[in-house]
Formats: sequence, structure tokens, C-alpha cells
Amino acid sequence: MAKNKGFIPLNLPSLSETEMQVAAEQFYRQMSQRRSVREFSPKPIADSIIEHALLAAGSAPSGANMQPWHFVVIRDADTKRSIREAAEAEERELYAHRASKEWLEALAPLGTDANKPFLETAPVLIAIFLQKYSLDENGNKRKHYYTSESVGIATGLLITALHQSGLATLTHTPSPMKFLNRILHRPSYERPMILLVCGYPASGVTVPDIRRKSLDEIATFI
Ligand code: IYR
Repeated sequence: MAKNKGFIPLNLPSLSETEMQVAAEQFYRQMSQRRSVREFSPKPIADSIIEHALLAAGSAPSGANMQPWHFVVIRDADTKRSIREAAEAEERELYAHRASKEWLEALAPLGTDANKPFLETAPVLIAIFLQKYSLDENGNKRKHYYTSESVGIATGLLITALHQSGLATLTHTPSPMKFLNRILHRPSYERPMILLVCGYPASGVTVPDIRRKSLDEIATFI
């Protein structure tokens, strides 16, 4: 095939059909064990695990390859406390006033409330920011494309990478979370999307008894 300038060969491992089937099923089994966890052990996580998970997240496809994400890894106790205080203030408003009756009813099976002790207990919080644009060295704006889609995919890869490393996560979205720009000193053109809580699950932790939709419910083959 004629090679275009700026293109390189694709190097993907080639698997037999049986190997593909085994890989697909094993990956599904592993992912089906992922659960959002709200009680964490304070045991620290080795930085290299987080670093590799972030590199995996950074492999996500993105609009025009702009990679419109920034991840802030928070391990410092004082910063975690500031985040907890700000998040709980917003959550108290949410549970008391902002959330509709229908929303509160939908949340009831999860047993959540405005108290977020895990924001201090968990060893690592990862604040995920969406960059609406970037700035070059001269301060010129470079537009980013499909930013929500791109950051959503990167976040999915991050959660997957942490799960397969044996860590638990919680996809936390205190709302609004502009306070993360202030506490973490991020520029205003970065929008905080998700606060990912990471750690080992607390011993004896329980999770809500929920079921996942069947293949028939989530997919149509035509
Ligand atoms: N952000 C709140 C409320 C909340 C909203 C949804 I949608 C959830 O799936 C879970 C919680 C909280 O974290 O409690």
C-alpha cells in the first residue's frame, strides 16, 4: 500500500479466533466485577500504578487528536480536606434544595447523602478537567473538538485501567464543581468533569445490590 508522509505502520498483535474469543470473554468477566465503591482503605497506592493508568487514559481517541484533558492527582491531606469541605457544601445544597423529588428517589437505592468522608479517606483523588481549548506558547487559542466525548472516553479507560490493577474507584460529580479550579489552580478554560476517587476498598465493604441490563436490553443487532 502506498505510504503517505506522516503515516507509520499499524502494529497490532494478531490473535487466532479462539484467542480472541477467550480474550473478549475474560475481559468482560473482569469488567463485570467493577463496582463504584464509597468506602475506602487509607492504604497508599504506588504512584507507578496511577501513572500507568493515566497513560492508558491518555491513549483515548480524541477530536482531531487534541487530547483535551488534564488530570490532577491529589494525595495531599490538606488539599483533600479542602475538596471535601467544598464538595459537601455543594452536596448539602443539592440534597436539601437543588435535586428534584424524582432525582432523590432515583438515588435512594444507592444510600448516598451529603457526607463524603471518602474524599479524605481514599489515598488518591483524580480531578479530570476538560480543556475547551489550549494555548500555544504565544498565548494563541487552539480550538478543541468533541471535548465531552473525548474526555468521557479517556475517563472510561482510566476507570478500566485502575480496576484491572485491582483498585476501586468512585465516579464522583459534586455539582457544581468549579471549586476544583480554585483549589487546584487550574485555568478557567478547563472545566472540571469528574472527581475520580481511587483506592483499595475498605475491608468488608458492601455495595448496592443492583443489576446490569442484559445484552438484549442494551444492544440491537441488525
Ligand atoms: N452528586 C451527589 C448525588 C449523586 C448523583 C448521582 I446521578 C449519582 O449516581 C450518585 C450521587 C452525590 O455524590 O451524592
